Amino acid sequence: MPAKSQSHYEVIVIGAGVAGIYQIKLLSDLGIDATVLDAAGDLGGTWYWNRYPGSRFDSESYTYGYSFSKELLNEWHWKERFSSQPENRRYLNYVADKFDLRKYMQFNCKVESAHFDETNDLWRLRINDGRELTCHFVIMAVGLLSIPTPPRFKGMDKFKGRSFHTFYWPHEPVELAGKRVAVIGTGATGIQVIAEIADKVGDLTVFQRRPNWSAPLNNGPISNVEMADIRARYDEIFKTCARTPGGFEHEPDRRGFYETSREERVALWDKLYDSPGFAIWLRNFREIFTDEKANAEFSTYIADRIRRRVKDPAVAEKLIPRDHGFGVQRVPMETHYFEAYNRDNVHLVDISETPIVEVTETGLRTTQRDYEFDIIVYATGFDAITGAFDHIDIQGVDGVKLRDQWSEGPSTFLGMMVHGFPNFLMPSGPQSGSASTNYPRGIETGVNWCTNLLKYMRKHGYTRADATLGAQERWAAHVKEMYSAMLMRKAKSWFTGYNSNVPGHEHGKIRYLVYNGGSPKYVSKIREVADKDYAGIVFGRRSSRSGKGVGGEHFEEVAR
Ligand code: NA7
Repeated sequence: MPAKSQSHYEVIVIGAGVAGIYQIKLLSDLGIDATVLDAAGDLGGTWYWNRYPGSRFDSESYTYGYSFSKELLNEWHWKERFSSQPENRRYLNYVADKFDLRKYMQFNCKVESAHFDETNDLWRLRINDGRELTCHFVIMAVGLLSIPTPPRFKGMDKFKGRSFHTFYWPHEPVELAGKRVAVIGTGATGIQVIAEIADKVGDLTVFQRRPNWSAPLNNGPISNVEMADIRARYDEIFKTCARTPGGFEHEPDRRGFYETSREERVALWDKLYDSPGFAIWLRNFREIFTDEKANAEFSTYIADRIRRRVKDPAVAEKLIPRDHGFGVQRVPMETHYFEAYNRDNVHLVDISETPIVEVTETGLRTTQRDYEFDIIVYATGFDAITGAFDHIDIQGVDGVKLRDQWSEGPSTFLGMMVHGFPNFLMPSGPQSGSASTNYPRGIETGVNWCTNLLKYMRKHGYTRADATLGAQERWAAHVKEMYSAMLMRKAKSWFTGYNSNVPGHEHGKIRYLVYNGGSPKYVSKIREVADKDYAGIVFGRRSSRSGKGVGGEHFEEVAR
């Protein structure tokens, strides 16, 4: 742990999750004086927090791990194709310890504000423990889904049992045996937790507002022999991830949907339904994402698979989405999820028909009746992608607040910089490639790019970098254009900035949060900027007018 007496750093990284860990590794390699701050009690980000039963990757484990170190790749044995939260946390701790990164990290440090001090060309950060830290660069490694959003039901504080959002699932084991449990929400998280606890609780009632399309994860163990094979193929695996739109091993089927016969299509879908992970989504025909008719035909296929798995036809129909097609929202992957509803102790309440009115001392009241519970689990999602930025009072040049600037939706340069917020870098920011890819593949790209920018600035003696407004507007327009062909633009999901629990985000007014052009296109775009001497960025240099160091500096823009 760095000395808490140190108050100035060259770089402060906010967030000690997957992105922050890799970022501090690169900064420490370069000998840059940096620290990582995290509000949590330990490192791991998403994998520190989300301890709910069933929490695991939907990415193949060996494509989720870092690719930067051959030694690390050779040492780590992924035990399951889709690894679970405790193992993922162990992995991130292993990485931090192996590269001795913990010494740069400060925990239980919530950043409350970050203000750019233009006179001194510095960022001033206020921490919840009362300290003020300064730095020349802030790197936001704050995660995409790190601000949980519980619902806003009346009476939530009255409940006498235990209740928690899945993000805050307790660290100590929760006794589930014999308990009456409610789960609210059927997104990726709800689907994981419901399937996992159905046979462990006394009674489980699922409160579903809108069903999600979901398909089998097809998880399994990875033996020593398989792991040896994966190790031998790592170069090839990462090469494949780099050329696919989503940064996975899954490559889309290049045959045209309409050039194949119905039999050929069904043969592919039968195969994909039994294949691991996102294959069903990402190895599918590309038209599934863009063409209503193709999407509808495939959605009907999946609906039939659901009907075949759920015994009660009325329940099956309730589990089939009607307001959106398969894959236009993030597809939750499941393990025996639909079979959970065949159990006598599992009940489905459709709260689109009978909404929750309030939380009572003993449970929940819908418009139809009262329910009694020992535990209420809120699997109600996150203030995605921009939430973690909005939660910090970030002010750039002239005291402009980032949350005001982004009130109608974010506008960024490459998803990594914001005009008027100099030296403020976001390796996995809104509109970057990370949000729509296999996350670590995206963050390695983003972190490498940000680090190369710092190296470039060092080489040229630049001390300040700011994106131009024009470059930012062009990027935001490109991001918007990338949504235009996608059916997902019409869906009410976190990809489009919808969240019913966040004031202002509940009406489904689209916010362009993710980059939909695919990973290869994103990488080529950001590489082009770097190759052109960071076209779109204005650099500046501090010149010492009245002495050296903090407080005595003057800023000059560099003509290029
Ligand atoms: P999601 O995917 O945003 O799902 C949240 C779920 O909670 C979804 O079913 C919502 O229904 C439901 N929800 C949210 N608020 C309410 C209220 N107030 N009342 C009833 N139901 C509600 O979040 P997840 O945590 O499952 O997944 C997030 C990402 O984490 C996931 O995509 C992966 O990348 C990992 P709705 O659909 O809005 O009607």
